[in-house]
Amino acid sequence: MPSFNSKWRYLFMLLGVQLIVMALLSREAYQKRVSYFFKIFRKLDVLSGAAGSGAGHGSNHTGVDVYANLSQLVLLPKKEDMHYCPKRSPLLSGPIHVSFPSGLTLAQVERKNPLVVRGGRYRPPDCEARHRTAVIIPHRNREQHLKYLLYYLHPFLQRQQLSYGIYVIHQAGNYTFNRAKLMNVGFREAMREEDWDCLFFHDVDLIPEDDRNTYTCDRNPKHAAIAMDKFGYKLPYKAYFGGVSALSPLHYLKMNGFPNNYWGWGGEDDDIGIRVSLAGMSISRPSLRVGRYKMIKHKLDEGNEVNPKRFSLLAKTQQTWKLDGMNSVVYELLSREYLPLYTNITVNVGTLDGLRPPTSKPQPKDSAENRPGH
Ligand code: UD2
Ligand code: MN
Repeated sequence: MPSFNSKWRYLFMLLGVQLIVMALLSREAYQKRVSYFFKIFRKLDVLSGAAGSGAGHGSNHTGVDVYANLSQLVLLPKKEDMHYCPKRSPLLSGPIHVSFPSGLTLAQVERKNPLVVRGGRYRPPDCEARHRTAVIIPHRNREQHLKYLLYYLHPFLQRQQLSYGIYVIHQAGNYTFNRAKLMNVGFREAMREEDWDCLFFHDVDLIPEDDRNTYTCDRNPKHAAIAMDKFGYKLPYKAYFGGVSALSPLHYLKMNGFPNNYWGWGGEDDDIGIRVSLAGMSISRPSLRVGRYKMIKHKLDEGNEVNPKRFSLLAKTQQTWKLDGMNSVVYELLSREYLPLYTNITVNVGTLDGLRPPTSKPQPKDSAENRPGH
């Protein structure tokens, strides 16, 4: 007959075993259900403007929420003698979950980025950034895409502990679009404001999917958008330089910037790629694993029809690159607005036949209020 004491011992052992079994069950068998519930909460969060992922076309449910960890930043005290940020940011986590929830507003993006100041500028609150990057976005009639890009880009750059500014270069009027010339405008207008050490030339519809794709410059011009969903996450051809590229001011001036004479869709990205090698540089790239982007689906825009002259222009790049580019760019600056999430530069780039008044003029904002903040 077991004693009273050993009965209790058995009872405790039984309870212990039960506890272990329950712990294992919740780890293994219930993991899926638990993560399913978390997903539901995340979805609700986005719609209330509080978190970063949700349902939408093209969602793939891998990767972390781009805003994960960033709330800690607000709590960190500002030190008197700040040290340089570490070489590798501790905030990086790799793949980012990208989807396009409907109903997102710019006010929500603003609320989620409390440390971004007027003009879309940011610097890490707890350390001295090692890099100063300006992002230049050519733009016209793509407000919806711009909203999503800002939603993802701000936290993405904050995760990398960069000091940064976002510039949207808006082509005024209805004349044919000129992506490369807008980049030249962006370069000049951004450098006029601050001593940026790297410029990212960024299509409005490309969302980076991995925060290890650092928005800093390399020794050579960098083509960052190497793996896009629209090309099956592969480089379409070796000389490809479209989408997102990064050049230091020195790189940019060495190749005389970008061409001004490509009107409409196509060719200018290949011209830029050729300029890199004509100026004695080579193209650097991140790995296919890291340089991943999702392109928001769209049709060819009105006013950006395929340029039939693109092949004949490309054949002459070797003769024209020193004559046409940063040293010959002519434009009319119409306004500079320091908005909460970006600096908006509206410009008249004219037409193939030279500078003409734009077909419609925007109203510049009140100038006293119109300064970047830090
Ligand atoms: C490809 C390249 C792009 C460029 C273009 C040819 C990719 C991912 N990108 O883009 O870098 O070389 O071919 O010109 O392969 N935009 C506006 N409003 C317009 C028209 C264009 O904002 O009305 C801007 C916007 O930033 C857009 C970019 O110009 O992302 C490129 O135009 P696109 O997206 O229509 O061309 P796409 O996707 O074929
Ligand atoms: Mn596109």
